[in-house]
Amino acid sequence: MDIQKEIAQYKAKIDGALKAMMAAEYPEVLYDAMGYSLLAEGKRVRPILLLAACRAAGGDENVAMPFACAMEMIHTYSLIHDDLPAMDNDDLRRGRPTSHKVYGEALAILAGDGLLNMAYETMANACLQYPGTHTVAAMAEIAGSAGARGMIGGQVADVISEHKKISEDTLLYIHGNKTAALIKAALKAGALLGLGGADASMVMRMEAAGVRLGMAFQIQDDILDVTSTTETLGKPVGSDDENGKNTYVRLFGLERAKRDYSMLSEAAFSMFDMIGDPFLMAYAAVLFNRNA
Ligand code: GRG
Repeated sequence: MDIQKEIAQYKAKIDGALKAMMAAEYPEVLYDAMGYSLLAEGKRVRPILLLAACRAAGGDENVAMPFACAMEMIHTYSLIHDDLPAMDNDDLRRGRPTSHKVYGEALAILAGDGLLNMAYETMANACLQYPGTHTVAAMAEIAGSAGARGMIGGQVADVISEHKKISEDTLLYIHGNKTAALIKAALKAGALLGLGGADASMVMRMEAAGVRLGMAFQIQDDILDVTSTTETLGKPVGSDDENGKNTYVRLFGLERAKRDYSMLSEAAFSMFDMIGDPFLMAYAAVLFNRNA
């Protein structure tokens, strides 16, 4: 399999679908700001995982695409808000000036809000178009993982822990919710959408793979923040330390971060092996070798 070609094909389909959803209306500047961040060069990890999990579960890509796009909208809104002066105060994201640097803080907040709401509108319309418990269950999974019991809970724990010494359990809570929850949701929702609900063991395996992949992804992000360059990452390196963030590297040191990263990535990889999907196995390997 030519994995890079398959990734490029997925990305092209996702980008095409996202672009079609961003047709400008009044007030144009809002759509401009939403599109500026959404259509910027991102890896599209979450939508690719959702589409691939749906395919692995025998599902229909047309049903999965609105959910995949919704995941990218939610992810992008979280990046816009995370970059704001009230949070990380970052100037660079996806290789471009951050939303608030270009549009100002008020519009950046509202562009994030616009994307978040568009995500729910897109999923709700897909539930109407493809009625059944599978679409509603996928939407519930994504909403739960993006909310207070998932990404937002993780972000809040992260914010209130800045410049403080935290326990290992708190760090695992932060990583498990801020980052891993959405990655797990992508795989689980994809499996739920497959076969009108997929069999329970497939859903459980995707969920287990997603948690491990998500945790490994965040540890890798923490490692790259100290080992990579701004040019390669498209965002500032060393910003975690500057912001007093409790990262895996800060708490346990680079050696243990690398060791635990490798243990978790192998565990995720063997879950994909058990699921037996060649694309997901190869894609996991690409993610584990990423340098940005
Ligand atoms: C503000 C509600 C709210 C939540 C913020 C996701 C998040 C929570 C903050 C972003 C900062 C960060 C480093 C989060 C960890 C997750 C992560 C590694 C995000 C970057 O995701 P990639 O690498 O980015 O998939 P691209 O740009 O490729 O999509």
